[in-house]
Amino acid sequence: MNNKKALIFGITGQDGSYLADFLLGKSYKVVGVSRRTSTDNKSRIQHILHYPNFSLQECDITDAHSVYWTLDKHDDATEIYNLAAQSFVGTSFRQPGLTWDVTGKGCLNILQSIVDLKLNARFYQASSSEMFGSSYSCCGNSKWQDENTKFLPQSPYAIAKCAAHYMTRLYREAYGLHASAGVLFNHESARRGEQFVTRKITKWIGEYLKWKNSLTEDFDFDLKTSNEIWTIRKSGAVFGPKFPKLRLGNLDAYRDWGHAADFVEAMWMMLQQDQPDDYVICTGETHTVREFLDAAFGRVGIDNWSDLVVQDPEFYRPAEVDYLRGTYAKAKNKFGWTPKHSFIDLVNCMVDADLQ
Ligand code: NAP
Ligand code: F7E
Repeated sequence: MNNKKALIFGITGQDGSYLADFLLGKSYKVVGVSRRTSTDNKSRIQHILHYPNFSLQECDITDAHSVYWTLDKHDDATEIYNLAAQSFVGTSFRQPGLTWDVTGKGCLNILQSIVDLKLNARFYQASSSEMFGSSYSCCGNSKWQDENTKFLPQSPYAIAKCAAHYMTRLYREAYGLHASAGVLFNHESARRGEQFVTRKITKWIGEYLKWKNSLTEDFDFDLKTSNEIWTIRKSGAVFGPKFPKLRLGNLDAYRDWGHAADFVEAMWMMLQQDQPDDYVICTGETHTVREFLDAAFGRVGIDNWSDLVVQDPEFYRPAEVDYLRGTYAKAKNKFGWTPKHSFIDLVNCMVDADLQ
């Protein structure tokens, strides 16, 4: 029987749910911290809600009192993971103040409570490759980001993450906390939020094929207008059902996409080290959004997706992060972490899940 107890802020999100699965598999007691919402947000953790080792605790990370009481109530926690954030970069331009409060100050609320309550728990902060923004290290034609690359954040989200990252470092140095930050590059899965580009694409493909397969034999072929895919009745030029095209923004951004299940294991490994530290976690490969589209449509036998997709200015950002490709040498050398899923595995499992 394991006597470890983990507190996970952000339990209802993609990573919170994978981390809970992982820790419950190691016989941890897991307390999932979630805020009160008017609609149910527990779909990703439905399968563990009734586990004897799992419980939920209500707390909003922006409320310092609420965070303090939560940590006081669970002062026997051995590990605290802060995965709570307003994590959508696009929204951070439209709600910068809220993003600051949740993604930046929320982390401070936890760190300060750990100090005030004199807790011995180890702390993990979910830092992000977005903090690199337009910055990279280079040698000849090779460009990458690692623990030595400087941060040049390009969004309110990334700036809030930088503040939380530096706060984690400061509390480690000033108060001797076992506090580590994982600078994680993009990681996805079938549980990824539907606004993020990978899931938006795979979900659209699932819905489009469902729609196509539901058409009866009366409908002969489809006709692409600028915004929709129309069908025409076989018996004559009578329009049948139509389906909206997939609307996306910048297709030329490069991202280093990994699988969330691999990345939560790295979070845990960081907290098992004797000394706290910061680590980059990534796959080391980079692909454009266009390449993701090629792979995702390719999975369902569509070679040319150009007339199914519309580029819409609504989905462009005021400032873009053009190129992300990490190197995970430090994590590999220190505790043997490597990613298990390839890019194509990731795309295939996301498409397959959305086809179901
Ligand atoms: P996510 O799916 O958006 O989950 C975010 C979580 O934060 C949700 O559980 C959300 O709860 C919670 N939250 C938001 N506001 C809160 C508040 N005021 N009080 C308490 N909880 C609040 O994000 P994710 O993909 O799992 O990512 C986990 C963490 O890693 C985030 O901090 C993210 O910024 C960071 N990160 C993610 C990636 C990635 O590619 N996935 C990469 C680098 C870093 P609700 O369900 O109530 O909204
Ligand atoms: O965008 C482009 C978009 O929103 C990826 C978060 O988990 O990873 C994530 O942030 C790229 C960008 O993720 C659409 O402009 C094109 O270049 O999926 P995304 P993100 O912004 O990289 C980091 C590491 C985090 O920390 C964040 O929390 O795709 N793109 N067209 C689009 N993006 C979206 N969302 N929607 C589009 O229609």
